[in-house]
Order: sequence, then C-alpha cells, then structure tokens
Amino acid sequence: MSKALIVIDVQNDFCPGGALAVPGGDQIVGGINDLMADFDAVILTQDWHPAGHSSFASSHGGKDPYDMIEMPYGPQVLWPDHCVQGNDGAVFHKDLKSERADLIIRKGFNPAIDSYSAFFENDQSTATGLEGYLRNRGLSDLTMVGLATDFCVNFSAVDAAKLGFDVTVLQSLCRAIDLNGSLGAALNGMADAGVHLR
Ligand code: VGL
Ligand code: ZN
Repeated sequence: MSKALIVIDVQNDFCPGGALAVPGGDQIVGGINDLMADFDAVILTQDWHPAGHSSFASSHGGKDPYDMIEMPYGPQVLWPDHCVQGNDGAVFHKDLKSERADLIIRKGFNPAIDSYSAFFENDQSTATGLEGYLRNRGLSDLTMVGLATDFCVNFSAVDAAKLGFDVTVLQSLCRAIDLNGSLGAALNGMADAGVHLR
C-alpha cells in the first residue's frame, strides 16, 4: 500500500496578508515540508480561479463576501476574490517545498462551478482526474494537510473516503476558516465518512 501526502491549497491568498487569509495559515508550512520525505508521493492542490469566477461575491451585484447564494448545483458561499490564475495570491507560500511535488492538481478553473474538493467540483460529479492518478500509481493510503480544514481539506477528505481510499487528516497541519460553525460541522462530517482525524 503506497502512501501519498496531499497538501491542500497552501497558497498566498489563504495565508496572513492574503485575500482570504486563514488564521495561522502560514504556521503549518514547516511541518508539511518535514513530512514530505515520509511518503511515496507528494501531491499539491492549487485553487485556481479565472477572474470573475462565480464563487466571488464581486461577480454578483449586491452581494458581499460570505453571503450565501443558490447555484444550479446547490448552496454556495460567496468569497472575496482569491487565487486568481497567474496572480501572486495564487502562488504557493514561498517556503513550501513545492519543487518536491510529483503532481500539482489545479481546481476551480471552471467559471461556473466552484471546486473545494481535489476530486470533484462542487456539482459533486465533474471529476478533476486525481482519483485516476492515485489508482494508476497504487496510492491508496492518503494523508491530507493544508487549508482550509473546513472547506477544501474537508471536501477532499470526505470524497476520498467515499471513493474507498484510506484517509487521515492531520489537524495540527491544517487551519480553518470557521464560518458559522463550519469547523465543527466539518470535523463531524469527516468522522462520519470514516476519515481518521489525527
Ligand atoms: C477554499 C474557499 C474558497 C479552500 C478555496 O481552500 O478551503 N476555501 N476556495
Ligand atoms: Zn476558491
């Protein structure tokens, strides 16, 4: 059983000073770097939105960041503009050893659909291709770390568990946004899905 470290969205916009800063988002970088050598594969995800993305509040007249809207695929939080393709905010944190990555998987590039999960867009059906990559390489034991615990880590971990992967989330190497109790809900949801929370 081969082991992959999946590092979720450790990008400038999710770190202090960024457009959608997660408190303490930069504190996890050194610990993540130190873990990389323990795995057969290191995979990074990168939130990667076109300008004017439908998950941005600025794309919806009269809406503010953190308002909710109904999208064709269900409820969606509206975010500040973040991780715009090619901008500095979308770049990995400068200290993250991104050169160690075997694969960088980008998500959220479809203008009409957000993508928290590294496996499926928020319509729950459009695949990113990560599942096939992991299966082709025999990577069945997944450890997830990164940002944010309650959004992209949560959705990635739950999807991976549903797909039958063995999934562990290392909470000390994640940080949360925690919007209206979203962290507690995420921890419960991951535990229910069979994700190991360490
Ligand atoms: C994320 C909100 C919007 C995340 C990405 O990486 O958790 N959260 N886009
Ligand atoms: Zn995003």
